[in-house]
Amino acid sequence: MNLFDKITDWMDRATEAGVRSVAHKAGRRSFLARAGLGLVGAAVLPVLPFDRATGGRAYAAQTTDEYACDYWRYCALDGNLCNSCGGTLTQCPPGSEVSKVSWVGTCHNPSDGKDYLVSYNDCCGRAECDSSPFCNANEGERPGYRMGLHNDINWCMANASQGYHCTVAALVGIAE
Ligand code: ABN
Repeated sequence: MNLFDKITDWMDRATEAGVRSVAHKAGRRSFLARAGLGLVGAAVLPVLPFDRATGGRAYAAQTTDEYACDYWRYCALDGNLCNSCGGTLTQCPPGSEVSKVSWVGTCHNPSDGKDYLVSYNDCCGRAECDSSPFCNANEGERPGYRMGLHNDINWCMANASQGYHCTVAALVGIAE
């Protein structure tokens, strides 16, 4: 028997021993019990209660106070509000410049029932604004490895001056 045959033979025996050990510990009954539990769980999950006050949306928005984090346009804004830092809802405070790249979210306006595309641009080139509430809403956001769908990012990265100051929220369209 050559070396290669010895190795494959050893692997066969190790695999067989492993499979036998699992089969010994996890019998058919325990498999059926677990599978049954999974099936019951899958059947029960859709009937669990959930909050319908926001039409099934995670974000409960208001339309009157644009200085509060739950203002409807901020549904996917992760940052400081520029209108509390000397700027406005759509304009960067003096001394800072708007980011060249942005993150676009889709927010529902409860006043007219429409969904809007909102561009969140960071304002760059000044120290972080600490006189504003820090908002962190994540409607439609996805994990960081999908960068285009992630909002926890310093969008000043493409600017000459990359220091993050605050974030503005400009409407760029209506979502169909
Ligand atoms: N887009 C706001 C932000 C800036 C720096 C770090 C995280 C998030």
